Amino acid sequence: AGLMKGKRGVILGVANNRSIAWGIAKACADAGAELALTYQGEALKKRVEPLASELGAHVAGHCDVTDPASMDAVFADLEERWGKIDFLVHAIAFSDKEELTGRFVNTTRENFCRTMEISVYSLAALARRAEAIMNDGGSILTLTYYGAEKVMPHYNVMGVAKAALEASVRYLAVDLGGRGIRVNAISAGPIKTLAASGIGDFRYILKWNEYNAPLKRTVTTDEVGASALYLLSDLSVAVTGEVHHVDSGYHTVG
Ligand code: 0WD
Repeated sequence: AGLMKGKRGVILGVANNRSIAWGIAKACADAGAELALTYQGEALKKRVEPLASELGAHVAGHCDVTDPASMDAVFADLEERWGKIDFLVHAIAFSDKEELTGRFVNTTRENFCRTMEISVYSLAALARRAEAIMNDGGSILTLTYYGAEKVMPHYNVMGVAKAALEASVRYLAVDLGGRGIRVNAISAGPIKTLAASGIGDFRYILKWNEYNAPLKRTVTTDEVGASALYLLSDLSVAVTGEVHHVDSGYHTVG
């Protein structure tokens, strides 16, 4: 407790109480951070508002990363409210689930571009806006998956997107490093969330991890939240451009 005291940050990607972003939000709030959450569209607003009030978090409004005006509005709100922020969590990804099954070779141009825009470009778009109000340095964290490094069945276009996301972490780390802003990723083991339910044979992937990961188990959103605290707090003050695996060790054997 107290690790995040005096720190203020925004977390994007809470869809419900199973979201990885929610595990991170709870951990940050427990450690004393002041939080703002965003929601994507009216349907999620009803989900996010009660969750935000559970943590005493501010709701910074609707944010769809394909709509630059909605991102501008969120950052204007944060600047007006707090003057500056200390951290940002990007827990957003999207792909048409029709393409998270079958063969990557059949990926469509339209879904490829949409997947890249929402899951990759958005990190740079948000980092640019965050940089403008991270006056005393800061920490930016995104979520990635092992499918960026190795071919995972059905992950397809999302694996290609995560590879680009991990490269983005490194380029952004250099761009923002001079201002004391760190940019890192957590590569989380598979967790049954809304987004994961779109991936073909996801239960098989969970079982496979359970049997093969060194710790012989999968991971929880609370455990990802605990590790996120390290990357968001000053404990990791000299860490940037890093992809940190929180996957029961699966990447060492997979
Ligand atoms: O196994 C897993 N669940 C893993 C997820 C393993 C490793 C990494 N990840 C990543 C995901 O790829 C994603 O980047 O973690 C991040 C968070 O995903 P999640 O917690 O698994 O999924 P979910 O609870 O569905 O949250 C993702 C949210 C969206 O939810 P839905 O399911 O409604 O698409 O991303 C948000 C949205 O709230 N999102 C957007 N936010 C703003 N603008 C947009 C958008 N255009 N599209 C999706």
